[in-house]
Amino acid sequence: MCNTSLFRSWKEISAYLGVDKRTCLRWEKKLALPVHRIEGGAKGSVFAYKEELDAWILVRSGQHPKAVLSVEDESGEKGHPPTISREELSRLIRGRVFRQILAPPRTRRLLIGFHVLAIAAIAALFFLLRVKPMSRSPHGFRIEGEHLVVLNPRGKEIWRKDTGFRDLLGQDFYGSRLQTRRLDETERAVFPCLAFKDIDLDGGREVLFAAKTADEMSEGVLFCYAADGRERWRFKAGRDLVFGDRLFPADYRIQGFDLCDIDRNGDLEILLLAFHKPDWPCQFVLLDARGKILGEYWNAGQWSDFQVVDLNGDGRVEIVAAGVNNEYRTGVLAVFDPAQVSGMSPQLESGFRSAGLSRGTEKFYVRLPRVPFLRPEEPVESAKSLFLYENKDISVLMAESGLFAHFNSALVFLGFSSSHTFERQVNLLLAGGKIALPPSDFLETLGKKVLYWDGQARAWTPRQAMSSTW
Ligand SMILES: [Ca+2]
Ligand SMILES: [Ca+2]
Ligand SMILES: [Ca+2]
Repeated sequence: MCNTSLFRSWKEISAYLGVDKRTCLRWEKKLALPVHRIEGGAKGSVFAYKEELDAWILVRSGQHPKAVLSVEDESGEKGHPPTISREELSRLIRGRVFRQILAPPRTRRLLIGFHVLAIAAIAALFFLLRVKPMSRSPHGFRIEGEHLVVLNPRGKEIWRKDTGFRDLLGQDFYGSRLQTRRLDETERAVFPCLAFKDIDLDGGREVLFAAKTADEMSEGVLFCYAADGRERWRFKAGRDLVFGDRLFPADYRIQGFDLCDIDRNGDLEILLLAFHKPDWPCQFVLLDARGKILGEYWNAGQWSDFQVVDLNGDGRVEIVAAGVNNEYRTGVLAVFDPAQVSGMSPQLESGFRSAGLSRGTEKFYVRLPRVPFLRPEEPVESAKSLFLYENKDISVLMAESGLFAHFNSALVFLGFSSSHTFERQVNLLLAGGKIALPPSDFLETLGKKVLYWDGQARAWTPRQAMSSTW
């Protein structure tokens, strides 16, 4: 036996292997570590041959199978493996392969567990990255108390905002003011206070949100959130203005907004209505996708409705708006070039004019007459909503009388038409003896009272008498 050396105790064996005694005992039991017991010796007396330990190490590491096989071939004496240098053995002992193979079962399980976890993590990451554009896209909403909760297309919450409004209106309100303009059951136009659209074409849907509360306080801000919930910008409606000698502080309520590619370059502009509490003036604002003001116009009354249409077929849209003017207490209809939205409505009385605002740049501003026998105690008429037809004709539904006023696309008045609402009111007044039978040409006579603001003459005239249609 050449170069045979002997280890005479667990202490020497464990020192040679570089592990503690307990590990050596476990290896002896489970991995057949070649340790010899001394019969008749003190309890626990052991010894081991260095060459046997080296061979065992090689077998367990799988590094030198031939060397182990040659033990029987060359010497014919089992248990006498060939020797290897200490340096080579140290390299094996320190080597990763050896450590992995000789690793105790618990460590091996941990390593396998780690690999399984790593593979699972990579798979999960791949899955998340693959579905991210879908699952993180704002699509729906819930109102929970004062929180706006934004949902993905599968109805899962992706983020939420604490609006800070304890009186925030609920699910039904925002559900009826979502995404696009519509008419309610009374045919009054209602505008969105919440919309999910990619307004700036960056691939992510913005969330536009106007906070509306039951107590109607602090309703003057439109928020624009990015798809991930970060606030992009906010627009505060109104500003301090003096009409006549009366100060109207910047305390405004947003009625709603609509989204439209006004300049036809792909991204969406925002058209927003807000009015001073409790009634006038009304601010009509055009914002770009970054929240920058492109134009604003002040009506000494309110706007009830607006729509965007290319009235004259020149490829550029116009904005048609309808509402009421508080000085005249009549319904009004106006047309704007979106590239020139500024100034304020035409007023005669100084109490309805603001020194801080220039003359309005509207293309048309039309006064609609009142029906004299309706609401004589509080004479007022306002335009409620707009109807646009394929041939670009425009109809305005009047709020109090229920009459329809019709115009062509060049804003020439075509006539009034009656409605069930109007006829019901007239029949009630007739039955109560409050009015005599209206003349058969009543609507025609009323039509002659439709007046246009003439920018040059600064006076109200029939359209035929206008000196300018600017
Ligand atoms: Ca976007
Ligand atoms: Ca645009
Ligand atoms: Ca046009």
